[in-house]
Amino acid sequence: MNGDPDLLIGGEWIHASDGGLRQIVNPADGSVVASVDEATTEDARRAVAAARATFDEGAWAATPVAERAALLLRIADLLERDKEQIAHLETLDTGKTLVESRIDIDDVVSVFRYYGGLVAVQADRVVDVGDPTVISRVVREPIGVCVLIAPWNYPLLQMSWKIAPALGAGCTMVAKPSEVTPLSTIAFVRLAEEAGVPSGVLNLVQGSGAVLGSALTDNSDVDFISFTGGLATGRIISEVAAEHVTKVAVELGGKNPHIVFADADWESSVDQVLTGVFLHSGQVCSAGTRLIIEESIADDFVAELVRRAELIRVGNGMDAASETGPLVSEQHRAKVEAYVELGISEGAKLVTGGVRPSDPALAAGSFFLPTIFDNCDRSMRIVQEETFGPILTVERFVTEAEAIRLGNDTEYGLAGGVRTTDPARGERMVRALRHGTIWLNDFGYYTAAAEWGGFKKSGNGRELGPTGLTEYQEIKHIWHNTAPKPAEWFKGV
Ligand code: TXE
Repeated sequence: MNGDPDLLIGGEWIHASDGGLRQIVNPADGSVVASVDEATTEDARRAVAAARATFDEGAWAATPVAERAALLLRIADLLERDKEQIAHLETLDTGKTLVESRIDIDDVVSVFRYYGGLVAVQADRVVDVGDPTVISRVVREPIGVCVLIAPWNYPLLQMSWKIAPALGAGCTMVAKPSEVTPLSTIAFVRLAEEAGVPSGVLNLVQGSGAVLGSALTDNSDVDFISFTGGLATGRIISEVAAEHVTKVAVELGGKNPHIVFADADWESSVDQVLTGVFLHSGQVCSAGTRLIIEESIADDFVAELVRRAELIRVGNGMDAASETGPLVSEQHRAKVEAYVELGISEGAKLVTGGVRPSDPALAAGSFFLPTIFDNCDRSMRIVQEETFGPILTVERFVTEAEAIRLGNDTEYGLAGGVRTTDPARGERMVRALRHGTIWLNDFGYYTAAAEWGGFKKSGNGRELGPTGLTEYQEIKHIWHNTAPKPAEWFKGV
């Protein structure tokens, strides 16, 4: 970063082999905040080869789990030490408010602490095969070389969900942050090295996914790919990996319903519908972008949402007064603006936002105002496609069955929310909705100890929780006969 080498390959920090650099832009004002090394395809291949050689050499996989656990906890300690510095990088890079970035780093710390604790207690299973001379054990071993590809909306947070269990399991890896937001990951990898991650275990490349993708994923040296990003890229990676029968876990976003019944608590519902969709300007895979609301309260509820959406303070994330920052880039804002045009042309009723803020102080950044479309229906693309911006669509229902049908009527299945004060209905709803996380009378929260991931086209595999660790492990059955004797099947010999 800014002259220091940014690629870590086989324990050596190097510049890109062709000297290429990428300028990193602050989306709040368009300024260049850093230039970082842009890896070549050859660099990416070398990084995978280094991870392969380190894994095959075997020392890391053979390191006692207590030592690996201690390493994860040391990383957590150093993250706490450097929290402010990394949070600042995250805000400069993504535009999110500093408050959000600090929460992200706290969450990253929790993830390392959680997996530090979990790997230390994960036990093998002993199976009774009915023969006292046989010891049958089911053990977990590291899956091998992992390629970890993260997006730009929660750069270090998403990466930590991958690196922490991969390290804990004893894997070696190549991490590739989004080319739009690599700064926090570069800082993190330096910190992990300081914590004592052995040479060659954690390799880092950054650059365009389209350029580096095939070196990282169309590669038989790779045993597991964990990817978080868009559906189109997830499809490409899954197809390429299938050629090598490489295991893949993908998290591909969502089009998440937030269902509000007329008996729901009014104040928390209005507040959380707003937060659920407009936090981080809607650039959240689990954002509650589809409000599905009971007809009898819909007009009043939407009017109150509009009133409050117009009070949201959009601004530079470094400014303590800002409640939400810009979109991550000019290109991404153009995509969101195209969705607004589409919504209007599809006949949805734009009731607030839909434009850039008028404040001249924000003109150089990629800001966009919180936007609400009323009178939406299931045929519209703005209701079905992930806009990944501050856009809420409103659909109405009369019966519970209709609410369920609408809530499930999406090709995605990442997350959803239900708001009702009727416990029996709440329970029926949380079971009927086909999404990986369901919030009942809450929205957006998660914990490192519970699984995260999607049904349907939101992906496959799980991150966090115990399953988030087993993704990085192979399961081996060891059958040990302590008193060997002939099988005596072929009696004629
Ligand atoms: O994502 P990409 P983009 C959604 C959101 C957004 C859309 C596109 O709707 O508008 O995806 O965003 C790397 N082989 N989400 O284009 O391209 C890339 O370098 C290997 C939802 O930014 O999927 C980056 O590191 N890797 C999402 C990562 O993939 C490739 C978060 C994600 O980028 C690659 C972000 C290739 N061929 C966007 N092409 C969520 N699930 O939260 C790109 N990459």
